[in-house]
Formats: sequence, structure tokens, C-alpha cells
Amino acid sequence: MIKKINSKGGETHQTSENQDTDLLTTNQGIPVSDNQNSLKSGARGPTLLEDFMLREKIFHFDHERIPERIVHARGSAAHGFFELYESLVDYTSADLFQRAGEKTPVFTRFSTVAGGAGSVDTPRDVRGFAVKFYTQKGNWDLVGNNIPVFFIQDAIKFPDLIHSVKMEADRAFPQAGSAHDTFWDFASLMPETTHMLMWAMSDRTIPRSLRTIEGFGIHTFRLVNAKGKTTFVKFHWKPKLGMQSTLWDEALKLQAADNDYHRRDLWEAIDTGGFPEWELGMQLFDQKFADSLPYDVLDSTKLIPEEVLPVKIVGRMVLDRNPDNFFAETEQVAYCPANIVPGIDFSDDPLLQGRLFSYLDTQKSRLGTSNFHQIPINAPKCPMQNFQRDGMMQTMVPKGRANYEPNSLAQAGEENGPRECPFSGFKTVAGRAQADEQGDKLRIRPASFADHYSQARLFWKSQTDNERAHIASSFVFELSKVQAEHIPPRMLANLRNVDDELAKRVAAGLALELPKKTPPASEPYDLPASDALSIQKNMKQTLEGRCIGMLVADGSDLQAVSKLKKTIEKAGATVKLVAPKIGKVKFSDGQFVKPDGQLAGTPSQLFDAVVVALSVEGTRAMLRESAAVQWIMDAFGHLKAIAHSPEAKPLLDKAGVVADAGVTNMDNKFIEAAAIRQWDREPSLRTLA
Ligand code: HDE
Repeated sequence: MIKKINSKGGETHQTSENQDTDLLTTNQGIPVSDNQNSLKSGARGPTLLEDFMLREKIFHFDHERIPERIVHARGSAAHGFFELYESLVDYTSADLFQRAGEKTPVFTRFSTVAGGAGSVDTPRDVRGFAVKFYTQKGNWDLVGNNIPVFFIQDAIKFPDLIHSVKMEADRAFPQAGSAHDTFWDFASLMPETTHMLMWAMSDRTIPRSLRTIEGFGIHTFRLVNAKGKTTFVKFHWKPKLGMQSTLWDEALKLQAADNDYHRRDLWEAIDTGGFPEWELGMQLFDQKFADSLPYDVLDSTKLIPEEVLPVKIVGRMVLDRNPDNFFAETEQVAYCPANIVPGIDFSDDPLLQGRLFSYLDTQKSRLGTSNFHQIPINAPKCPMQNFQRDGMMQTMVPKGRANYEPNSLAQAGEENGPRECPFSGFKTVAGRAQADEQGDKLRIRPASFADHYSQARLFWKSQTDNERAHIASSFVFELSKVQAEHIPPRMLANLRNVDDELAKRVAAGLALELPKKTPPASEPYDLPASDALSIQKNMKQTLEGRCIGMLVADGSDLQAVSKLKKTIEKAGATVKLVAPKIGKVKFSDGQFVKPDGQLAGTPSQLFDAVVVALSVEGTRAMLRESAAVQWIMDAFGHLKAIAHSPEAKPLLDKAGVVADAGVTNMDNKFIEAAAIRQWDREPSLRTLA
């Protein structure tokens, strides 16, 4: 119980009635008598240095921030579990993959790459997808992205890549975006980035929700079974809701509508019991299969199409609990690809090898101490003991003298500490992924990494017409922001190796001449198209997990609104009422209802489909309200289904809505239309490249 007291000076004191449990103290446990006023010499006099309570409070506040991650600074995370469908004992001895039905706790963090911790959620950017599995045999971190390939082949180029994409060094802009000179300068000089650029310019980098992205471990890893037999593996996460993205114009407007769009979406979904779920898949193969491929499985700019090697689904991850504290958990969590458990091993992928060093190193500078593994979110949930001692912020209190090994202290009746185990301990696989070319010390790229365009071409070929138009238009948008005139032609020259039509469309969009082709290091070849690479070919026609906005105003028909709302909710979506005033709406039958959002602050970008449920009187009022006209115009422009009451028709007309399959009455037709985007509408609305 808290009592409120107003003091003579007018400030509010809240004092606790239960002094045993609710007593405010300093960090030393000293009871605080006044949390409103500093210690002064006289009522209006100077503050005294003696005020240890003030100094402690301000001192701690001054140090609240820690260095943000150099990449992936902006992120959102949640707790959950991984559940195994079937034992993988034939492939791996990893404890979490042994027993069907077993659940392993996880903490999963999603992130953008380029922006700072306070940047927006919806720039065009790759999304990080990092999962910490707290297994009974130690922590395993699968630190991946939502794209199955990467920009570069060798870790030594990572600082260059990141410097080029982050805000430019002298001017500190642009924040969180690749549409600027230095990124395209670097990218166009590095043909190995081309495949990833195709993904980055596709709708994969403007997801609708973190709940609708795929995840990939990217590198080839190894599974090792109890007999020591190894199997190569590529990890995949498949979202239960299917993939879904936004449109570029929508993503841009979302930046204004809600900086925290993805963070809020994830939080609210978990908070209201709509737990996001992904299935874990594995592409499993052996050396013979790897040798049969025309590309190198150690090259992170290459993928193995699912049509060539199917993804075996082995379990599911459910995120069912929001963090208790953002800083303690989401900010302090320290993922590291080197956190690996017996039964899983690395490959010689030179990008992965560099990452094995980087993460541990960066955690030390971010978290300030080599004891960061003791922070609760990073600590394993299985027993942990060794002879490492001391260091800054040591919170464990090891007992006895045994801080070295071997020792014989047991013979003196003392604890002698833990010992290694040659059977259950982590053992590195002796074999190499590629048996040849080992031994010599060389700074060299293998010839098998030389082809930079064939899989970029595969990606282009595998998209729908509409997706291709989006990719070409993204290149146009990004390159149109490049001020140094020599850079776009160089990018076009590279794109000619991917596909001449793509290069021509981008050149036309920029009104530039098509330059001569960059001579490729290795002549690209054609691969069969892969449907799995397209978002639109894999979208689920469902309302599950989506959010529908309903525009209402005084005079709206509550019965019609309630009926449609119920049907939408039955189909798995949530409904939010948007009205001109947040306090209440007076429906036609005289009932008052409190809406969820105010019109000007709740634009239609926030919804997957919309309903305009206005009366004659409401329509008349909204015709004079630009936010209402814009609300409908954007929903139409973003290819969303729009249901409307007959009375709202004049407002739709004013917003330029033209009847099509996505414009319906407030009936079941809307449920069908709202499950997809109206892709056919797009060519009539904007000029795509
Ligand atoms: Fe990272 N990366 N990375 N990265 N990465 C970091 O570690 C690095 C790469 C990825 O939610 C940093 O703790 C190098 C590929 C994710 O906390 C840093 C190279 C993939 C996250 C680092 C790569 C990733 C990071 C910065 C090239 C997909 C966020 C802060 C060799 C497979 C994890 C930190 C989180 C974070 C280094 C390339 C994914 C600096 C050197 C490829 C999801 O250590």
C-alpha cells in the first residue's frame, strides 16, 4: 500500500505502509527517508556534497548506458522453448536433439543490422535472427539472419562492409539505411556482394513482422553422432504464419507511423497469447553431395536450393514470454557462434572462422568484463564449473584452494575441483571439409569461390513478376540516392552479369545508359529456378496473426461492426477500432464504445486490411478530414483489402479507390480478400522499374 502526502513545499511524497517489504533503500541497503529533495544548506540554499543518496543515484544514472552493438544494435527479443519432433540420434549426439518431445529453453533476439539502438524498426535492412538454446550440455547459439547468404566471403572484409553501410564517417548520416554513396561504392567494387544484394533489394528486407521472417544459420555446420560420423548441415527457421512483407512506400510511412512497429508487434503478440512459432529445418548432406555441387558449400554467398536438397523439419520454437527487463535481457544477451555443444561442429567457412573470434571479443568491450557469462541471461542453465577465477565483476564465490589442475588436494581432504571427460566432452572433428589444398599458409580465395553471379541470377529467375519489379525498383531507389555519378554505372555493369533485363530496367529507372558488362571472374551459368526463394509463392492465405483496422465514427452501425469483427477474430486476426476521437464513439443505437486508436495517430499502414464502417453522417464528416482520406488512399495504394459500408462509398471515391476483387462489402468476401495482398492492383497505381 502506498500513501500519498503533499508536503509544505508542494511536492508529492509516496510513503509505504509496509516498511518490511516496500522500503526504498540505497544500493548499500540504507533506508531512504526522502526521495524528492536533495540535502541543502537551508531551504533555498546550495546542495551539499555530503548528500550520498543524491550522489549515488545520479552516479548510477550517469552510467546506465553500455556501448551498443557495433552491428545489430537495434533488437527485440523474447523467451520461449524449442521442442524436438523426432530423435536425431543417427546424425548428432547433441543433447537437445536426442529425445523426441523434449523442450529446451531459448532466448531469441531479432535485429536490424545498420541502425543504432534508437533507430526505427522498418528500414530496408537484413534482420538478425539469433537463438540461444540453454541445453543441458551447455549453451548453443545459432546466430543467423533472415537471408540465407551473406555479402562477403571472408571475415577480413567485414569491417569494410560495415563501415560502408553505416552512416558516413564525416556527416553521420544516413542512419539505418544502405541508400547512400559509401555502401554502393563498396558493393559495386565487390562483385561477391551481388547475390546478397538481390536479396537485400527484395521484399525480404522490409518484413511485415518479425513473426513472418525466415531464419538461416547461413554457414555450413557439421553434426557429429556418437560414433564420430559427421553430416554437413545448413539450418533453417520457417515461420508458422508464412512469410509476409510490406511494400516500400508502406515501410517508409511506417517509419513515421510507429518507430517501434516490429518491437511493438512482437511484444503485443506474445502479451496477448498469439505466440509466434517457427519450425527448425535442416539440410543434411555428406562430402560426396558437396563435391557434386557446382558451388562451394564453404562459401557463404551460396545457398543450396531446397529443390536440390529438401529441408528436413526437426522441431519447433515457440516464443511465449516477453522479457522482464529490456536492458538486463535483450541488451545484455551475448550471442556467440563459438558457443557450440558436443554433437555440433563448425566448418572451415572463412566467414564463420572469423566470427568465432569476433563475438567473444566484442562482448568484452560491450559488457566490460570477462565475467559477462555470469549475467543471468547469458549463464547456462546446466552446471558450470572450471578453474577460471577472479576478474572484474566476479559474482561467484568459489571455495577452497583448487584453482589449478592437475591437483591432488583430495588427498589432503579438500575439494579438488572438476575434471575433463574424453567421452562426453566437446571434441573437434579431425576431418576437414575439403581435404585438398590444406597445409600451406596462404592468403588466398579458393577458385571455387570465384563465381559471383550464377546464384544472383537464380534468385532473380525464381521471383514472381511483381517481386522482380520490386527488386528492380529498389535498385533504382537506392542508386538514385547515390550522389557520386561514377558509382551507379559500375553497379549496372555488374548487374548485367546477373540478367540483362534487370540491368536495363534499373538503367531505365535511373535514365542512364547501359554500360559495358563487368568481365566476370568466372562465367555465370544457369541454375533451375527455386520457388522456395520467393516470398509471394510461399505466402499463406490466412488471417491468422494479422491485424485489421476498422474506421468508425459517430453514427456507425454497431451491429454490422460487431458481426464482421467476430468473423475476423474467428479467422485468427485481431481488430482495432480507429475513430476521430479516442474517448468514445457514439454508435447509431446510442451505445458508446471506446476505440483503440485515434485516426491521425493510427494510419492504415499499421493494418493488414481495413474496414470503413461509416454512416452517412460519419462519411460526411470524414470527407473533410484529410487523415481519413489518406487512411483509405494508403490502404488502397498498399494493395490491401478494403471492406466498406454502402454509405462510405463517397469517401472511397474521394480517396481514388477503384473497384476490384479487394474492395468488398462488409461480408465474408472481405475475409477471403484480406488473406492476401491485391498484387494485381499494383501496376495501375505506381510505375515500377
Ligand atoms: Fe555478426 N556480429 N558478424 N553476422 N551478427 C555481431 O556481435 C561479425 C555475420 C549476427 O542479437 C557482433 O554481439 C563478423 C553473419 C547477428 O545480439 C559482432 C562477421 C551473420 C548478430 C559480429 C559477421 C551474422 C550479430 C556485434 C563476418 C549471419 C546480433 C555485437 C565474419 C549468419 C546478435 C555482437 C544479437 C552481431 C561480428 C557476419 C549475424 C561484431 C566479424 C554472416 C544476428 O561480433
